[in-house]
Amino acid sequence: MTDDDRLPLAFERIAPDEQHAQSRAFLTRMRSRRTVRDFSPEPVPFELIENAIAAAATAPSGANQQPWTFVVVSNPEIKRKIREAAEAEEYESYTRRMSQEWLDALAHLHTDWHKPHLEDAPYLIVVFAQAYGVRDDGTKIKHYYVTESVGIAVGMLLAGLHLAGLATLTHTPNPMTFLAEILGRPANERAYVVIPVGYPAADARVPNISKKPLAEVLIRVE
Ligand code: IYR
Repeated sequence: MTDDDRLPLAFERIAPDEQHAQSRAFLTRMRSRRTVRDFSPEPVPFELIENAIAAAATAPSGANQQPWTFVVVSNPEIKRKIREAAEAEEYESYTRRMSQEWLDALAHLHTDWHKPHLEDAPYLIVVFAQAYGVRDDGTKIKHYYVTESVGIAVGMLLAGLHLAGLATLTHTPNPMTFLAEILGRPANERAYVVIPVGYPAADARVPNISKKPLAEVLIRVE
């Protein structure tokens, strides 16, 4: 056993009125989030990206191993390479690999293999999951709940970017192995998602979809 070096919790109680106000304000803001596929090339201050990633990196994780790496790409040449590789994979997927059932399930989103947003958006945040850690002597450290941990961090990242007034796309080309190659990531890292970030194009359009009613997703057991 390790020594008990725990610290007293610093927890700030907020006034009940303020709790309700904050909770409602967050809900209202989150309800306005849309996945965007048409980006403007307008630049975005890097600090907005940095703060959102710093907030995402506060996420809880298995054994606090923080098994994530956020690679922020703004270099046009690298974005072009990522687009070309993604479009080659997506072309294969849309024309050969995806089942008709899958294509039908996606049809209302109006996606296809063209991925201009990978070049148009000023930033691509490529999130990598660290399948295992590596000690200084090169030996491996087992990581726990990697997928769950990175998923929680990405959720917080999407929320933070939205609150900063930015648009995002949660893009998961399949397979994604080209990302580690292009970005020169180490053998323990697996690409998890690519998130183009920026402002929407003036003529951006989004699918006509809605979220399930709360009664369908929230079940109370009292
Ligand atoms: N990865 C492809 C296909 C795709 C799959 C799902 I599931 C989506 O919700 C959206 C798209 C693409 O990015 O087009």
